[in-house]
Amino acid sequence: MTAVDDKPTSTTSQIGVSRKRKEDRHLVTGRTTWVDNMILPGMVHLAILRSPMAHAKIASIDVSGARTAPGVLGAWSGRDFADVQGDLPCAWPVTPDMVNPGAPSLAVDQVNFAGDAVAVVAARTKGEAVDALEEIDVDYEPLPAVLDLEAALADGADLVHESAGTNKSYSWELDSAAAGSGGSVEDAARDAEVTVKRRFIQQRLSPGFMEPRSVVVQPADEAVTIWSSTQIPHILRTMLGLTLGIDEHKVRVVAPDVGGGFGGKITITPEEVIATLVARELGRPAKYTESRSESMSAAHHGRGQIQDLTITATRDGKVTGLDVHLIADMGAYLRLLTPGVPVLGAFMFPGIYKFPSYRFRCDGVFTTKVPTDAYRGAGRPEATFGIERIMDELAAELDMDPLELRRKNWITHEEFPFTTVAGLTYDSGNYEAATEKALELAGWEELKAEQARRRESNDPVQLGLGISTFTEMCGLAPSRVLGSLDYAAGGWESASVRVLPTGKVEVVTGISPHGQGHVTGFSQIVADRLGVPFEDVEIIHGDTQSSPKGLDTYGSRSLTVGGVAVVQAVDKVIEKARKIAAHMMEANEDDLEYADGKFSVAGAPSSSVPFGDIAFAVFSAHDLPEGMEPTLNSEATYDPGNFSFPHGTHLCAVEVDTETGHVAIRTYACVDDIGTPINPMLIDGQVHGGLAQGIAQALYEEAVYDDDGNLVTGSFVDYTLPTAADLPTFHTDRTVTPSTDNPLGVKGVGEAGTIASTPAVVNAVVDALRPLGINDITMPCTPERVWRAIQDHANGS
Ligand code: MCN
Repeated sequence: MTAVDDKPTSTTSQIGVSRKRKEDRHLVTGRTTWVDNMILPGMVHLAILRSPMAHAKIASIDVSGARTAPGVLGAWSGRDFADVQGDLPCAWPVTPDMVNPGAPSLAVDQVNFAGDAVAVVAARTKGEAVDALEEIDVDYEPLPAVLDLEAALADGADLVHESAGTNKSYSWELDSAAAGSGGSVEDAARDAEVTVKRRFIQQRLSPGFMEPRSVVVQPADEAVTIWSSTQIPHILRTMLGLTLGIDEHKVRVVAPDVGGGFGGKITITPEEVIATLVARELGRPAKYTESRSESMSAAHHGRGQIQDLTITATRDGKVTGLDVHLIADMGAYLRLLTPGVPVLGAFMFPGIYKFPSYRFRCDGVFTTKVPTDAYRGAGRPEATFGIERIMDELAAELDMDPLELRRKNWITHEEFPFTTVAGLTYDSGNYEAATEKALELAGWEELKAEQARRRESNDPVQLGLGISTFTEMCGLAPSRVLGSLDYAAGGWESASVRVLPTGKVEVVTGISPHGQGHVTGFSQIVADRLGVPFEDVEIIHGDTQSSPKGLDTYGSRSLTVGGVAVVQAVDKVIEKARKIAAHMMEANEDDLEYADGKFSVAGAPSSSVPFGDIAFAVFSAHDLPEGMEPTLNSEATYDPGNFSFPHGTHLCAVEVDTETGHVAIRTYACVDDIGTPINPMLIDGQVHGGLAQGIAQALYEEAVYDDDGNLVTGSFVDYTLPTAADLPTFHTDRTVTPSTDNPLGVKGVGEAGTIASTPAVVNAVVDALRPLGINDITMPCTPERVWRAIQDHANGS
């Protein structure tokens, strides 16, 4: 862990310094503004009746009993709002013929997953609203649950949406031969000296944010103000307005402190729509906060894929082709990014390797489960898992060290920029350097020696060693890519800088944090560039009124896109200030240097004008250059030229007790390369949290449905979210290969730990068991699954 280097008065060298998080004082002293803490005059509380069945027709629904219950001000079924609620938006229709049966916020005629909202009650208190739900009569006519992805695609399968005539939402394909980015996988398969095929399962995961989703809506005439625990206030404003037919300029969205999102709050939720409908209907503020079990069953899940991979290679270990087929679980409806998440993975399956040919095919399939959508990494963890697992399987087939196989095939430092077989151009990277550093950090040679000793002595506790040499595409992203998708927003980000008369600086950003520490990192960037004290910078975000233009936070984009917009806006301020300084000093502006917060004439540093004096000169405005507008404020909108490609090497050693199946992580070491580090402490925090979630997928977490489509893991009692006590000490370090695509040289880090770690852990578990003849364990690798695999192999089954 990086030492905190907090110099309260330092005005220089803010980049690469672990400043303490500005935002923590109010977070740790109970002065947080969670949405659920809000109380507005006349506010009603909402409770939502949810379907107890996975799939059923609503034969009848009667909310009249609830309407007369104590404290109740109103109750509505989906039928009451059928004409006004619209369908929740899907912003990424991946193919022109994608099947999207529509997603009402309150079910009208049919429920399609256990947890689907069917009615809402508004009452004076939350308790009264919840009690009144008991008075609603619903007559359900059960339909068969559709749970198995392959069965859902079979002829004659029961259909989730009868009117769609199919459970398949879309088929999407990327073929390097057709795209001109490589050869054909069929040719590679025909000529292959070695072929390895594997099926991997990406289980469904609950995003596990600590603050449940919560929304307060205040109506005023035709306008509404919405406070929501959301990652995307700006997108919510536009999409909610479109969904409900409210003019965009009449919608204000505020994301106050948001207690984690991890992708789980990057969608337009039914609850936000329902609360808006009720608030407008009653003409009073309305609040809805979900319970933890609603959060598990009705907030979208992540992952949920069957991955079939075929890799071909020469006998000496050169990869020749990768063929990927996914069946991706959409759940019951398409939410904002549902169909796009697996498609995003298409670009990452080739990983850091030079594949001559590649094909990716994906079928998106409806099931009677809660919809899937983004969860930390969204598409990239799944792809990285696939490629990093099958590289190990290929190494085993070739009887080659997994690292040697990777070295033979990865893009070398000299080969950047490199255009991959999936069509992406990686700007920079140094896989060799990160790997060398990680091997040392982990003590890999000693671990290998210990593994050999344990194998030799038939130790019941075996040591397994797992590698993941990953890259990912983040920093979403160039508008020419994102904006070209029907309906979708671009990938730009905005910033504006307001210089106050006393030289203090307000920076308005369009990104919207939910735990990442942006206020601190962005303050460092501004302080460094402008040479003003870190404390003199205020970062304003998360309110469409005070930060009107933005595309919010996801895809590890905040620094590489939002941070660069801030740099551009600051540079505009400096250029204008230069003109004023030249006027004040009666010097030529080309002769002026700007450093440490002051302008001076090159070669004569003793005569200088500090930034604060210029700010005041603009305020008094009596002696500015002729015709100059008296403001130092500036605005910038940055649209990146490319994605950001952080990379790293993650190494994991696990002890597997072959008698009990218990897996314990012995060592976890990783070296990430995220270009220029801004705040090492924030980065370590991101990596640690990311690792926890990636390890959780490997060993602990799974959203499980029973045969009737009921969610079995509906609380943190049943869903094993690991705590710090379940996780090892992480050994983290960095190499620095600056991005060549932005002036800060930065790459994103918010998802890296999650993307990289899952295959490192599972590779380690499988490595421990490979001498027993086991070459895969389905995630999560629970003691029971590991133990059963050992027993099955011992019994020859
Ligand atoms: N940073 C840095 N130097 C770099 C890169 C990043 O100092 N070279 C810092 C940034 O200043 C920022 C943090 O690291 O404070 C993460 O930056 P970035 O990689 O730009 O990622 P985002 O801020 O866009 O965060 C999004 C990402 C995603 S997609 C998920 S999901 C996620 C995550 O961040 N959800 C989180 N991290 C989370 N952290 C918390 N606490 N809670 C969540 O819900």
